[in-house]
Amino acid sequence: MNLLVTGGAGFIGANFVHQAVAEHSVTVLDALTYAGSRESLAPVEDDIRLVQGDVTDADLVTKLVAEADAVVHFAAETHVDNALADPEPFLRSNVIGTFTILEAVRRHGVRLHHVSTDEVYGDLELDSPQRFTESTPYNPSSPYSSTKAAADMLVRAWVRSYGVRATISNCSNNYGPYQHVEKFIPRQITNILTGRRPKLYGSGANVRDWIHVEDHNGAVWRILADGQLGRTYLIGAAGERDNLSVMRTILVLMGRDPDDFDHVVDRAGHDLRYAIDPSPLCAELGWAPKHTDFEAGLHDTIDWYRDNQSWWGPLKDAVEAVYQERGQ
Ligand code: NAD
Ligand code: TDX
Repeated sequence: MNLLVTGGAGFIGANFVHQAVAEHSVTVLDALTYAGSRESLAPVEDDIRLVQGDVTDADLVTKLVAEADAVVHFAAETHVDNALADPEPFLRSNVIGTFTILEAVRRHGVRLHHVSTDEVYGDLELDSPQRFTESTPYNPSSPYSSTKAAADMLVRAWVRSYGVRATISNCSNNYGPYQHVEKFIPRQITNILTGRRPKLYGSGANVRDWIHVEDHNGAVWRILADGQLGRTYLIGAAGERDNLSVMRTILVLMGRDPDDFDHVVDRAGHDLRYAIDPSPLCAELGWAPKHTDFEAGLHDTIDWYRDNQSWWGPLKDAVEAVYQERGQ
């Protein structure tokens, strides 16, 4: 297949492209914002075409979509704290960007897979047995998640009104190599590696449902190959953990005292808990996660950051300066 991968120079997109080149011809469309990097695609740079451009550029998007058999749409602004500080780029990239992709796939009849997040469902009580399912009502809390929810709604409407051939996936929190150091797990690992103290928002009781990025991408492949058009699939790997225990696990795995971190200002509107019920994906598409040992996955991720300081080192000081201004 000729695959067009938007946001392929970001965390999940780059990991996806690393796998995709074995069997497909891949074009990456990426604006190379602060979150995207050519270095993330260095292992496959001779096997792909990298187009630096914006998903809101209708002429460019239409031209690239016309050449593709399928589009996998990862491109987005993704960091909740950045959205709280300045929502405008999230509206542009996530909403207008998805609209632009939809119009192009509509015009050329090209298959689309739209990558989204469990944050569109809002949050769950800490002590409830509930998990998100395909029929959980959308109830986004943050500027970020509201723009992802808007994008999902556009995809659903374009499927129904225009017969666009699309699927949607809503995945839980990813971890693994090539994740930007602004995000929770890489931030703590690289804080320790640079002699800073790790930073926990509030009490750390908030729960996230962690999945290894390879498992997320494995599910995207299954949906792209055999997913039912028009359907939404939830992706999760039974990885619920509160932030405090993830923090303490990172510290212990890195040979530190588990209490050697700072509590900092909590995130405004901080979602309490996310949890995914992935059973339709498992039952209908035969998907199962491979990275079922979270500590082992975290251990490998710590090793990756230790071995790849040249990838994240140049970003670290600027990211921490922004956090410091926000008291985080
Ligand atoms: P990321 O921030 O690491 O990468 C995003 C990429 O998109 C970057 O390479 C950036 O340059 C590119 N981009 C941003 N705006 C663009 C624009 N206007 N035009 C072209 N390219 C643009 O994000 P990620 O964590 O890899 O997330 C990828 C997708 O997966 C997003 O849609 C996100 O909502 C979704 N998602 C992420 C997670 C997670 O835990 N990280 C979980 C569920 C869903
Ligand atoms: O330094 C920190 N300390 C801290 O306690 C940071 C950066 C975060 N946190 C907390 C906030 C969250 O409860 O850790 C948790 C995870 O934070 P993030 O890594 O910012 O992820 P989250 O807000 O949960 O969103 C992520 O998962 C869903 C991605 O960034 C989204 O793009 C994805 O849609």
